[in-house]
Amino acid sequence: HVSAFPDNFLWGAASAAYQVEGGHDADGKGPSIWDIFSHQPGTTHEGTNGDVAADHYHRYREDVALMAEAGLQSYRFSISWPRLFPEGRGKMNPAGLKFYSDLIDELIKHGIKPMITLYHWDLPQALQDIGGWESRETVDAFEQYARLCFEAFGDRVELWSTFNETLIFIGMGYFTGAHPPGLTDAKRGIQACHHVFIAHAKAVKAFREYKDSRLINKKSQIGFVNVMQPHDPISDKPEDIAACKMADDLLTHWLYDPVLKGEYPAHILEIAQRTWGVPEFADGDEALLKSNICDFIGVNYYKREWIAANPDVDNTKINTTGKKGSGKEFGFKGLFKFVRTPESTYSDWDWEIYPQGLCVGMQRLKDRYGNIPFYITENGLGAKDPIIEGEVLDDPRIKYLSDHIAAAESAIKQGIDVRGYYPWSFIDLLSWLNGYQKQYGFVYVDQENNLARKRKKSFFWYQNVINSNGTK
Ligand code: BGP
Repeated sequence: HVSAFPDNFLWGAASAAYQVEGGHDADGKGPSIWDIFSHQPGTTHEGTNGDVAADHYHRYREDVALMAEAGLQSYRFSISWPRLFPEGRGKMNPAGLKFYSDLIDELIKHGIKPMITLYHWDLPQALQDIGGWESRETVDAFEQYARLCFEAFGDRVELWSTFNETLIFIGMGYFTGAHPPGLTDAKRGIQACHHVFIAHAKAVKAFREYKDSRLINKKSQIGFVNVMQPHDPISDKPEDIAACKMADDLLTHWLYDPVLKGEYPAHILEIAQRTWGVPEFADGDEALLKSNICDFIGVNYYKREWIAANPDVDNTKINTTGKKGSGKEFGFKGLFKFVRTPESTYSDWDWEIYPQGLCVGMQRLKDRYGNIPFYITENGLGAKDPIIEGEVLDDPRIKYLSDHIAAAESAIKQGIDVRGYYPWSFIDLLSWLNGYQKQYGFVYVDQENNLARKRKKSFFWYQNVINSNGTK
């Protein structure tokens, strides 16, 4: 068929520093909260951590060559803040800066556009020690870090995003306790989250100053990456519909409105008052949010959630085993819960597979925020891939991704401004809580054989997709 994807559509793939790089203490890098947290007993799946990960830090040239072979047009990766500032602020580590500078050059040499995420969860531990995101000092340190990145890479990098998925790092860090700093204190989480929005706004402001002074390329854009998790009520009972609306407000609008509308709308603050707490504003916060709306939104789409009223369940533990059906219902008592239905299809981690959700989710966001540019910054299937006679035959991944690409194409036909697609992930890497058993890549990393890279079946499939601009 004729492709609905525009000619300048970007076919990419995504990763994050802690999950792919390894080299956790190489060349002067400081520890991040994940370096510390993952070494505490009982925090991750079988004690796995990112000390070595896929060792991309040392093998990035080989990895970029593979990206080029696949035909990748863009690569989304994050910068490890404690590689640049081992203490989070103050003294900069030139070796860290050089690593990213070399990586960027290598990508550009192969015709691959870098898309940088400034914060994909690996906060310098030194900043956590002074209060992490609960402290305004972390906001200032983030601005210093962001400025360094703009100054060092702004001439070569056009696509930037500040943060990845507030829902997850704040939700898991402060509400469920599964991520660092491991707290279960909603009020503190809400304040930390507010500081993230302020840090984002300050970075956007700095970015635009640099653009005006031509230090950053005029075509450059800066965005924010969020989880896109459409919610649907499990029945048409009024209580399920109300719970679904609550989930939308608490898990979606709370996290999108400040960056796309530049405010928390009154009804969110009213709900905040009744539930998790209202963030404290400092002088100037309101104006900062209002005047620094970002250029695009990155959406990470994996699943939809069916929502039901929840008078009883208080469980925030998720399936981290990959044993289908072992996950319990997730819910905040009195607010909402996530339920599974026999009519839906699920991955081995109990994530619903619902391709149309990609289109539906963006349409709902468009209805609320207008026709903003979208990048699909993550999408993928986590699985224990079968190896048959030495070949990684990941057919379920191919099916998952091609169905989602079809949904992205329908979105474009519907008039949604989708500019790029970045499957998670290019090579197999660490899953935060699921270790190395939950694989997402086009390239297999052999843990038993010196981390040797091997192209999976999906690698060749994606090569064709890119070659045909999404028609194959
Ligand atoms: C997103 C994160 C990624 C990645 C992905 C897959 O939330 O941005 O970093 O990990 O989810 O999740 P998981 O590894 O839990 O399967």
